[in-house]
Amino acid sequence: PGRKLGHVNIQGRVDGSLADPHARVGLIMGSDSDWSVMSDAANALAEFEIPFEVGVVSAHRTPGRMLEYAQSAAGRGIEVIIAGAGGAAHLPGMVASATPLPVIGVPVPLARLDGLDSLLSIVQMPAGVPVATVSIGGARNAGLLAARILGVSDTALRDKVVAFQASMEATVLEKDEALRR
Ligand code: RP5
Repeated sequence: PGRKLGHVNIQGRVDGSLADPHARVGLIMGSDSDWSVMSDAANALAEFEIPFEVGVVSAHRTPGRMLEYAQSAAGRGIEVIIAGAGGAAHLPGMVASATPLPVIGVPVPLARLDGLDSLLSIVQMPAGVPVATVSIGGARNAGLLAARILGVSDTALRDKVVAFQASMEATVLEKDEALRR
């Protein structure tokens, strides 16, 4: 059963396993050092009970693995890829170049330049190769966006997205009331 939700309890390390036959989302990152940020995406996917696989795929250090992953993902049943990287963050764009699947890019902030380098590396894609880029460190939104994309053709999942939005709104209204108490 744990497998169905992906490897969310790996606590700071990823195991590189990227062949989950149940996975609908591929969650990849350039380095295990990205996990502290990218685990937010894993947690969001787990909240929506979306099966996903997770692992390290580096555009620069493991280019063959990156190409193999991107080219095989759709055929293995993956429907959305979330790719996070920092610095010269070429992973999301290169993966998008080699798959027909929607790719969500997460700019991971590093110690220098505060993630602006990551953001610009991911967001400035040439026409023809789209990457849906979330904010710097915005891995949770990447998971939520994947849920919305899958919800287009999965009504049960869309219902969960609607319920999530309603609960978010209720929380804000409660806080608003608490302000005046
Ligand atoms: C990028 O280089 C990775 O995505 C990571 O954000 C950054 C640093 O990687 P490590 O040197 O910590 O492995 O490719």
